[in-house]
Amino acid sequence: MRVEVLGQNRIERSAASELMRGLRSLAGESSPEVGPDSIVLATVDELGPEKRKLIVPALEPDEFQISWSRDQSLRELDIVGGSHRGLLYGVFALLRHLAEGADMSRAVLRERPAMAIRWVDQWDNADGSIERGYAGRSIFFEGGKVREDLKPVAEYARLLASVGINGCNVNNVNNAAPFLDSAMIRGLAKVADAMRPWGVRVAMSVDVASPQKIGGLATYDPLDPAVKAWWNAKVSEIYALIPDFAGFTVKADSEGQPGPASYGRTPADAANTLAAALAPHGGVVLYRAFVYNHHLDWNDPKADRARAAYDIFHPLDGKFAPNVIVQTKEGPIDFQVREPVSPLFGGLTETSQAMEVQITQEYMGQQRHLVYLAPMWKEVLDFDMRVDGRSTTVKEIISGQLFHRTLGGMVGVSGVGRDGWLGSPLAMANLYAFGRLAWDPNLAPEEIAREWAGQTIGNDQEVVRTVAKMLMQSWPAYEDYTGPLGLQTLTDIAGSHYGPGIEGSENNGWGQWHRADREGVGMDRSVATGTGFAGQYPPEIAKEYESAATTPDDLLLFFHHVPYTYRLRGGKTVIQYLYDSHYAGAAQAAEFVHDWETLKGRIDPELYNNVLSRLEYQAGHAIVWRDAVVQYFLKLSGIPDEQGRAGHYPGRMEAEDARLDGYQVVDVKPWEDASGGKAITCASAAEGAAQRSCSAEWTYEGAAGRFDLAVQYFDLQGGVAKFVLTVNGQAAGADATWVADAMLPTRRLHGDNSTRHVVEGVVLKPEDVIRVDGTPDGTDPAALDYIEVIPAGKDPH
Ligand code: GCW
Repeated sequence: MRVEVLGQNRIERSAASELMRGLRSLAGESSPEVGPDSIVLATVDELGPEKRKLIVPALEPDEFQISWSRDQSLRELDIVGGSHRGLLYGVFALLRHLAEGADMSRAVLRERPAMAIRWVDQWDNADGSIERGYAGRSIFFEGGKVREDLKPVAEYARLLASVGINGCNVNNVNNAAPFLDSAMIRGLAKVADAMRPWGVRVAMSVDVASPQKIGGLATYDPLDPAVKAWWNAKVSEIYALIPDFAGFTVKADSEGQPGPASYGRTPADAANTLAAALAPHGGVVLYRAFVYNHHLDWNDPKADRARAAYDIFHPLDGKFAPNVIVQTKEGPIDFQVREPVSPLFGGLTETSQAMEVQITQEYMGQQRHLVYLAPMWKEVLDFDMRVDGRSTTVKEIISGQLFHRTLGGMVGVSGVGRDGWLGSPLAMANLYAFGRLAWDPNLAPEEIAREWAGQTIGNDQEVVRTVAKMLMQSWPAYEDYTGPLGLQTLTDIAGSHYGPGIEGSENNGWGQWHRADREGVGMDRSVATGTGFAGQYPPEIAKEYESAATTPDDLLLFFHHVPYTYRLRGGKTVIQYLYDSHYAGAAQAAEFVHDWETLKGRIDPELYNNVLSRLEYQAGHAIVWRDAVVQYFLKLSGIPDEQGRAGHYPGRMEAEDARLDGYQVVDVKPWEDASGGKAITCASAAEGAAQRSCSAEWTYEGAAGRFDLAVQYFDLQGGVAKFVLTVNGQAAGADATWVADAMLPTRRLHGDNSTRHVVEGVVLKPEDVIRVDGTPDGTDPAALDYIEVIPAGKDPH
């Protein structure tokens, strides 16, 4: 079979080589029985007028058509794109269909993307670190410069193109000023060269104070003529080196970033100055609506961060230049496990809009937890805002279709790095799903999960079924054991955003409050008695959220402060739901381990083991989450768990109750992150005393039998502590010795780094002495929380 390319453009060459590479790797698997003699790749313009008429009348730029030649004798398959990029997408679509075993022998396929903007944003810093990245260092930058080795950048672009992503904003929205330096722009030109063959255009984040910070002007007032002239010159400098430069992303007047407010100007003033500079070259401005005051007064019951985007941007509707797109996070707060849809989507009808989602799992388990985000994004995309009382789904709004905007789309904050793109193999389903949904928001998340699993993990039906099922259950499980009922992710919001920290979001200016007190929980955002946020939605939705009785259970506490005994629409009390969901979520996390174990021998062994250890870790950490949230609300509400679980842990023996040699009892902060609020640390670490170990001993008093023995310990950064578990002086099992070398966040003991080691099949009888010896190292004090004796096989591990 021949692959014929009609043009000589670099993107066409990528398409041809990708096609041959794909067909070669599919050969022997599911390549079509009745394969073509030749496949012709062309843009509409490259086809002669005759053929053009025969094949296809007109295609939009990123659109493609795949069809068999009308001439039956030829057996020729034509992949025609409205542009070079379009034909590249056609090639990837063909390969995807073939990989899925589709019969292409007669098919005609024609597709175009729903949205013009399908971008990923990187939050990479010039020094090579990545804000909220969980996969190692930047593929773009190191030491203040663009890296020499840009091969990973080209590979990234190929990955992005395979799911239709057409833009990549390469640098962090914070710390952006150095990127407009001339040397950096020359570096970015190389990045653009590496991505161009895959149709991915480069964009960059800019600091609106750049005219002052790096341009030496006395002001950055967006309406000052000298400032405008500076931007015009800067943009010309960029386009001279990067003719297809995509545009700027802006974070201003937000979380300490400078902005137009310093001069009494509006976001529209700032956006339009940049837009005017970019317009002659075809560039766009993505102006982020993530503008809010992070010094809010917690004691003010009317203060509400959720209101900020709408309050600031709604009055500016219609005032933005045509090449400005307002980029709004999916929810009004900040990528929490569940939020209502941002009301701003319904509040801008004369402005192009993009929805920003996060692929990197900042508040979602940071790639250590399996959380497939497509179902969450899909709920937002399908949400009907009821603007003017008619069907107005978010997907139709952001695609521009509904309010007749030519621009608009989806932006995914991706955070890929040098450690296997996203660090965790299964997290790649999120990058894949992001691209697929931006291309076609009508796709079903489960279908996308199956597609991805089949192409990535293995195309055995059992593998596809199991992986897709796990993916689909993962977000609900995570919501259950972190923050259900619209509480948001109950994490330490001023720190790592990872482990449990229920009060961490209260009593500070950041506004991610849930206002839990002795009587009740939730934030009143109603118009009648609360902050009025509910009133930012179009009337039908506003009415639904205004009253607790009509607010969906899963958002209840986002909109209302209710007593713990309040009955949900589902029938349970709020407090009982909190207990139940945390137990159910942790049990589901344990189930993922068992699900995955059924794939043993069916998939690549390295991948199998890698994911298995992640899922085991997650199952353990879900217990940390469960116990923290449950004991916190048990104490605060004083209401017992109907099922008797909260506060009762059969088989658990606290470290602080053990006979200690060298170990000291310490309070853990926040208290709920440790069982009983306390842990033990081996003090010799802090004192730097040489190599001494500490020990904790318990006398077993339960029934005789075979058990799994779980040791809950804290694995701190800055040292590799060692542990040994013995029973009556003998090693408790084959893996009775282990080291604390995981890279978990932070250097102090709390829920971020509380983790467990399980020794299976330990035989115990009454009066046996169970002992843990811990040897600290560096700043890791070999801290222990508890041990737990679990009937064999009942532990997630
Ligand atoms: O979610 C928060 C993050 C910040 C981020 C900010 C934003 C880039 O914690 O790290 O800064 O949002 O979106 O601007």
